[in-house]
Amino acid sequence: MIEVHAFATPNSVKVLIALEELRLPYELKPVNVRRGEQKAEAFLALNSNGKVPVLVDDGFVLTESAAILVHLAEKTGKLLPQHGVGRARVFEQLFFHASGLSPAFGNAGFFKRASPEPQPIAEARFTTEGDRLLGLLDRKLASQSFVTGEEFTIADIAHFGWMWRIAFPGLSLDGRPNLSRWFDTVAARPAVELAIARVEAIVPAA
Ligand SMILES: N[C@@H](CCC(=O)N[C@@H](CS)C(=O)NCC(=O)O)C(=O)O
Repeated sequence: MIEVHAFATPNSVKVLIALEELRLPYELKPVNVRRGEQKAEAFLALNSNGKVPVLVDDGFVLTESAAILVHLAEKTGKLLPQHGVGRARVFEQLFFHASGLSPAFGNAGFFKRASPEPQPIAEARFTTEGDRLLGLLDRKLASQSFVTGEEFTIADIAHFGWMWRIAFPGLSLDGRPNLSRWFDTVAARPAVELAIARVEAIVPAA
């Protein structure tokens, strides 16, 4: 049995989308990061890094959303080409996402919303970088349906997680027609709709 420890966050939703796309049954274990549950002792025993998501697959504990996506794709033989250029392109996008886009979006959001005091240079730096990366993806999607070509893969799932929460860093898809078209296409997939509904349902009413 698969367990996912997660909340309604950009990195968590990726894992639920992959599980729904792959039709793998799972139990969703809510970790309310707004209340700091990711720093509780029981959760730290699962992920000493104190962050969601965490996947537990038959006792095998795995952290890092990109690693989890690769694990699920390899387990099923889907959403990731088995070899060659197609597979390399997926890893290219996963690394670009994990080392570039995700930190830029996360830090832009932190300095805009959570910093104990205003840090205009840091906020501008990460916001400008996040927006530049949106432009990069928009240009790529001018000539192809998905981020690695004509097939929907785990790389699309990775990028979708943050695009779904694009308001947090104060960015937007306005003026990015290709990225907007891609976002609408991915958001309309039944598995994506199901995953979002499931993860939103664990957020307690304010
Ligand atoms: N590189 C990690 C990042 C995980 C991450 O930053 N998770 C956020 C939610 S999206 C979190 O748990 N934040 C709470 C915290 O850092 O205390 C991944 O891709 O899984």
